[in-house]
Amino acid sequence: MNLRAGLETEARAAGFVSLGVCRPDAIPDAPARLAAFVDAGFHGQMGWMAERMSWRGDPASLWPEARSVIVLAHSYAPDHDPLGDLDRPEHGAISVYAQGRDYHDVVKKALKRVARWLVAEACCEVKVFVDTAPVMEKPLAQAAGLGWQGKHTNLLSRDFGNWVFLGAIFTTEALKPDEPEGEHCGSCRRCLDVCPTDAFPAPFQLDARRCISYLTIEHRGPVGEDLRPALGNRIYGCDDCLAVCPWNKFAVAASDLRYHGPHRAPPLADLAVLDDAGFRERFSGSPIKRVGRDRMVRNVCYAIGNSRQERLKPLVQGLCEDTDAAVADAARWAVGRL
Ligand code: B12
Ligand code: SF4
Ligand code: SF4
Repeated sequence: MNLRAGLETEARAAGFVSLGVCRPDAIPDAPARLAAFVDAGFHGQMGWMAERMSWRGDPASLWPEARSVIVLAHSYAPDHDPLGDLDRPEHGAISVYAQGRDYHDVVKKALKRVARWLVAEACCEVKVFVDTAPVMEKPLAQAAGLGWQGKHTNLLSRDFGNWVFLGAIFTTEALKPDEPEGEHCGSCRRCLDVCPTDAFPAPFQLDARRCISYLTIEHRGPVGEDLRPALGNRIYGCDDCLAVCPWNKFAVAASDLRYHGPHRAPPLADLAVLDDAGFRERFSGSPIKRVGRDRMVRNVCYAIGNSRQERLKPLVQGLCEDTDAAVADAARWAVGRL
């Protein structure tokens, strides 16, 4: 069987909605754009973005023996309107991507299945990456023809919208590359206009320090007071710029039901009282577990402060002397707001 056709069959069987191939040197603009992002300080406390930049910007130097990069997309499209949860002040809005199983586990397993098939067919070497390696998955996906990086900086396509995770298989096998995809945002700017914190300094560029996804997941310590009201009830990630994209009309709800999980919009009152053990138990197997109890409870305090729900006040009053300084600060801020 033709290797490419076989790869596509195996990728579909593993749950991927799209696959494309590019050469490791297919993203020549990436090093300069990555450097501009880091030089502007847009990465905030994500110090790891400023490390190993030569690998991140140039996949050919990450593994010099690699001759092709196979990029794959796994759909997590929601079966509901994610923005609906923003009108439930006593509940915390959790980003669609984190409502079910941890995608790192799900996508990595699926990538390994495709990679094993390729090794058996082509006697080549492979390495699989999802999210955490110094690999710029979005520009690679665009170079491999999967879609384009929209003005919100995420990868989207005319076939499946923007609700996809990306993963990559680097291989020593020389596969025929696909044509890169062009940009189809046109004059649309819905994602830029909806952003609650004005996190886009320009179309196609994100200042992560203002992005609610960064603030709720990556940022350690207190969030700037000017940004706290804009968090609303978002306690883990943010979907606003993704949810308004008109190309999502072509997205069908993810068939992998592990993504439609139990963590959609939990009551704030349940989360405010979690201790470390309770947090770990509740979020075992979810990507949320990596933020830890303190950051989650800090976010919950901000959400309670924004809720206008006087009856939640005793919960934050009880956290004003928390052993974690950011939680105590957030709780005092929330008491003041209420
Ligand atoms: C760091 C990171 C973050 C940071 C910074 C995000 C960012 N946009 O850089 C934070 C914590 C904010 C974040 C948030 C989210 N993330 Co994130 N994140 C990453 C990570 C680890 C690296 C991204 C990166 O390299 N950023 C650095 C900048 C320089 O690169 P860039 O975004 O590609 O920027 C490009 C543009 O600025 C462009 N550019 C600059 N100027 C110009 C000018 C023009 C004219 C053009 C055309 C382009 C252009 O060039 C740059 C390089 O290509 C990737 C995984 C990976 N290893 O790639 C996941 C990843 C991007 N995240 C992902 C997801 C799902 C999210 C969230 C949706 C989660 C959520 N719901 O809360 C949000 C989306 C927020 C947003 N609007 O981007 C997915 C995106 C999948 C997709 N379809 O694109 C990824 C790929 C993880 C995965 N494996 O699936 N994330
Ligand atoms: S994820 Fe939310 S805060 Fe971040 S850029 Fe998109 S709309 Fe703005
Ligand atoms: S909302 Fe509009 S501008 Fe933003 S990514 Fe989608 S098509 Fe592009």
